[in-house]
Amino acid sequence: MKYFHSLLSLTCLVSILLSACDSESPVTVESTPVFATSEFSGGETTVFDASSHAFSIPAPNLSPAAFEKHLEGDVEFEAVFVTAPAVVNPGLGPIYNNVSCINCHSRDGRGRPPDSDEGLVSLLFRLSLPKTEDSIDGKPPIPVPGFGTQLNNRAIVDADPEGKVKIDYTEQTLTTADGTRVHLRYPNYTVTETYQPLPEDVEVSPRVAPAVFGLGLLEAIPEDVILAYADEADADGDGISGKPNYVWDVVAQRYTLGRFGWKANQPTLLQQVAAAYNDDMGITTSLFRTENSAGQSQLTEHSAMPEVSDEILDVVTFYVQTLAVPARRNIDDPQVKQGEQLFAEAQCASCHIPTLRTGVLAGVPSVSNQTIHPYTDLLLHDMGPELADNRPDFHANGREWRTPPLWGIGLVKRVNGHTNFLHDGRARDLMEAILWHGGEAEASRQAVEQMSKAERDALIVFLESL
Ligand code: HEC
Ligand code: HEC
Ligand SMILES: [Ca+2]
Ligand SMILES: [Ca+2]
Ligand SMILES: [Ca+2]
Repeated sequence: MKYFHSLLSLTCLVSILLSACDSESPVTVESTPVFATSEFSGGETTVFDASSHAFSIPAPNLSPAAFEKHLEGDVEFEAVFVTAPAVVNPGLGPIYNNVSCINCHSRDGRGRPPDSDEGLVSLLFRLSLPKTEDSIDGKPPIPVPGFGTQLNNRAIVDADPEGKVKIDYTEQTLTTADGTRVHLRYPNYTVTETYQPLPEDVEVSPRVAPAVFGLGLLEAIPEDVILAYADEADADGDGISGKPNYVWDVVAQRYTLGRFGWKANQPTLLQQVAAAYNDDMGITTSLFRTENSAGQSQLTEHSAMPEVSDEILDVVTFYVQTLAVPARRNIDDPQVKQGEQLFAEAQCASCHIPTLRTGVLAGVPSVSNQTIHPYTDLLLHDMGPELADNRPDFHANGREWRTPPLWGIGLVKRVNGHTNFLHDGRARDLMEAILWHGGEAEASRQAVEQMSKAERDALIVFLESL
């Protein structure tokens, strides 16, 4: 933060000098405001930190009171829950996936699939039954009797986990135009050791935990800005559609625009956080008062009271709304600039929108009215059969995923110690992630396959500068 402030004052000094010399030509004074330059990925919430803590820093523009609230949320984000009754953080389970938020969102960053004999840690599986003929598109997933909509692979002492998952990878080889061979691994999932039989036609969707910084900015993007990029019927004929998800908002009691999660199936961060407590940790809140295990045969007792208070829900929501976005690095490097050009030429920027402007997010002035560089449109895209989970989620069909933001992606290795990308972490580096793109991104992938090695290297170096 020190670095940030000194850089800022230097820039201010420069602009003061400039305006002093140029007082007779006001045109040059109206240069791009410093926070709007491409280095400041998160506008005024940007931090200049490329360390292993890069995703864990409070936005530097928080007021003292907001900073305190953020720190309270930080404590709760790290809180480890235990079986009730207990003095501190009771209410875990009876069935759950993990015991704290931070265990999945390690260092506020992203999770990964397990190594061969490691259990599931930060990868979870959503479940549902196929839609029946008369169930309409746009409805929530249909729960599996006895399992609900998520496989809870852990349980407290008196209960049984719902099951485990075995992951096998099949290697595929892809050869680019210049003869470079790239190995891709395609995952196969088998649900095993279930406490009761799973229906044969169950739909299973793997989801790795995404990073949680910069999310208040994404929540602050006005709906009409997002909808302006939607082109569901591909009216402009560029092969890219972009479709909004509309999902059930439990507070508003109506369908609203989905923004969060790999299929944009959560409308707000408040609801996303409450759903995480409920689905992932077995913790009830005022938004989701029913235990995720309610009605299941191996469990009889359920707590009636919300296990986490509205105050805690509020500070944790504020915490994920106000984590800073790390600044870009090496933006003037010629190879980075070449990669940025190739990113545009390959149509990557049609979905990964580089620059957006936020509106006002009530109660969070630090993320309001910011120019940001998230590299997402928050819309759903058909990504082809190989990435498909074949499990619809509200308006998202089985081949559609929300464009994930790319800001900070070059720091994942330093923060999380791995380079596993995509919704299930199958990609082992950025190039593999790109080469899995299909469907609406088919032309983009082909463009990358046609690139020379030097061009592909430049594209990667650009992504690493984000
Ligand atoms: C078992 C692992 C796990 C735990 C525990 C967990 N999460 Fe998550 N989190 C995920 C996964 C997986 C997703 C993506 C879900 C999806 O796409 O449907 C996610 C998504 C999110 C998102 C949306 C991110 C985005 O970019 O859209 C937020 C915010 C979030 N979690 C916050 C929390 C908070 C707060 C807690 C603790 C109350 C928590 N999570 C606990 C795995 C976990
Ligand atoms: C049609 C829209 C679209 C286009 C075009 C597109 N992407 Fe993506 N991109 C996505 C979606 C959707 C995902 C998530 C897919 C998944 O997880 O299964 C994604 C994922 C990624 C990821 C992994 C992100 C993460 O968090 O794991 C990278 C890196 C990426 N894209 C880079 C690119 C590059 C580089 C190009 C151009 C060559 C490109 N994308 C073109 C939509 C697009
Ligand atoms: Ca509980
Ligand atoms: Ca379940
Ligand atoms: Ca289009």
